[in-house]
Parts: sequence; C-alpha cells; structure tokens
Amino acid sequence: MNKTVYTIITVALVIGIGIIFLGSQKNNTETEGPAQNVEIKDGVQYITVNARGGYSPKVSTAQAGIPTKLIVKTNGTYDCSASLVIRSVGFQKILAQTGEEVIDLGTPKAGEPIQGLCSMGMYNFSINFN
Ligand SMILES: [Cu+2]
Repeated sequence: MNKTVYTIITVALVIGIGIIFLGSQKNNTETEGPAQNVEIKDGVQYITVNARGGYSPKVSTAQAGIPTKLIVKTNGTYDCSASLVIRSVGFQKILAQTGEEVIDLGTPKAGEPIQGLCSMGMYNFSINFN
C-alpha cells in the first residue's frame, strides 16, 4: 500500500472515532434529565447546576420570593462551560476546573427567569421562578 491509502484510512478512522465520541457525549447529557436540583435549607433556596460540556439540567424550576443561591459544580471541566456569565446578576467568571461556585441570585421574582451562558454563548441554562 502507498502513503495516500494509509492517509485516507487514518483520516477515515479519526473521523469515525470523532463521530462515536460526540454521539456518546450527546447521549450522556440527554440521560441526565431534570434532576432534583432545588432544595431549601434554613430559609435559603439552593439550585445546583452542573457545568461540563454544557449545563445540566438545562432548565430548572424554583420558587420565587425567597433568597436564592446558585451552586455551579464543575468536575474536570476543561471546556468553555467553565467560563460562566449570568448577566442579570452581573456575574462573570472562569470557574475552577473542579469545584463549586456559589452565586447569589438575590430574591428572584416570579416570571423573571435567570439565564446562564458560557462566555461564547454556545451553552446555556435557565432557571424559571414561580
Ligand atoms: Cu462556550
């Protein structure tokens, strides 16, 4: 076999592996689903969102009218979901690759969702309050 054939086989393999890898990642985020990610402790509502290859759960529902904190958990997050922007509370930070960031959301009002975005606008999540 000549070099061209080897090159074509190598390129085809790399693309194939890439497609399998991306496909399995997509499945992972889909199966995580809407978790029980809201809890109230000592009058403070905590909402937990995981950041890794995007945000999960993508949509959360919480109560309006109580002091609320958002916990963003990273765990080996090397992608841009660690670069988080929440415009409505003026938050912008590059999170630790592994850790927990607690963000004060104040006392959210009903019907005013809070949205988080990665700095490039590729990934997002939102929290609805009612
Ligand atoms: Cu991004």
